[in-house]
Amino acid sequence: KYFEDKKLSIVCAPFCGGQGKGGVEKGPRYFLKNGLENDLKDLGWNTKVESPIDEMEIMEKLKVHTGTDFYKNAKRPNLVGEVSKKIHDSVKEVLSQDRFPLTLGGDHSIAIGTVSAVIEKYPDAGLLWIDAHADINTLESTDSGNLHGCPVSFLMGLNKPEDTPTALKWCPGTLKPNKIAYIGLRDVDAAEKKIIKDLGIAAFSMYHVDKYGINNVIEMALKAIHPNGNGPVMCSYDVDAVDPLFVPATGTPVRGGLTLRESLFLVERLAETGDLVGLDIVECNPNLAVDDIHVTNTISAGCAIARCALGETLL
Ligand code: 5AB
Ligand code: MN
Ligand code: MN
Ligand code: MN
Repeated sequence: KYFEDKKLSIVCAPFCGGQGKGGVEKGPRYFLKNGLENDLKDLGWNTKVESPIDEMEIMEKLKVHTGTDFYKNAKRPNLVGEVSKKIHDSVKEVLSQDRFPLTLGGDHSIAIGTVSAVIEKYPDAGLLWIDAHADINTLESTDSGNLHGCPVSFLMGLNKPEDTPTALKWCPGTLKPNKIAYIGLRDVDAAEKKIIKDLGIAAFSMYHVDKYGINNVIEMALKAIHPNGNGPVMCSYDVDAVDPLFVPATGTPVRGGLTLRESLFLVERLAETGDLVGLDIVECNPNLAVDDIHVTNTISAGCAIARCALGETLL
């Protein structure tokens, strides 16, 4: 079992350059304002907060990069590369101190940094990608050009070297197809479906959640990444996996998602395994709420995901 001495670092990743909607960079601030650090202390964790990227500086750079920083169709690859490398270095440092990395986004492009750092520390780690979307577009396949839809392709090394922007070349891209499983999918691009099929990646959509129930789905997903029953698990949790009824303030909401209980059960079960070695919570965007209750619902759901993953139980 990992992190038995219960030390943890919250890594703040206030970045919005992997997509086009301002506000997602406010995620870490809102989570912390909601009392997340104290809640984790109450669960027995020794906590620290890391801020590897300077939000003001990045927002300034964003103005310059928007409209100038392109690689083919992809938007702001150099900025995404720079920021995700800083996140990677911070998560790596956190892990080297035997602290659990809880990274708060920001958009999902930051997972290029978090997941690659976790894999460097735990080469046999399996990745659970909880999301309405597969985020496995390559620079060739992306229609939107938004890099928050592409992190998995970089983590898996699916972009040819000559197709990889310089600033993203640091990413080792060593994640193997049998070491990732998806849960919650319901809006997957045609090109992404082909990649998932061709590589034989374990993917559990909302259809599978309905058919088998969330409990069976999580067991099947864990079995897919660790056929022998256990081993380190990294979880990258996009809050848009949860139905927008519960999590409305997110950039790319898709109806027909996980219920609030399903979304929490998932991480309660992961906590129970004792195998969790890293967690991202991404894509909360307070700017997209139409009223205050939307902000509260979204942020409190995100905080609950973090608490449940880190040991909070109902009884
Ligand atoms: B998210 C889409 N596949 O590539 C694309 O929120 C959506 O991190 C990506 O899951 C959604 O732009 C990215 C259409
Ligand atoms: Mn590295
Ligand atoms: Mn998503
Ligand atoms: Mn995502």
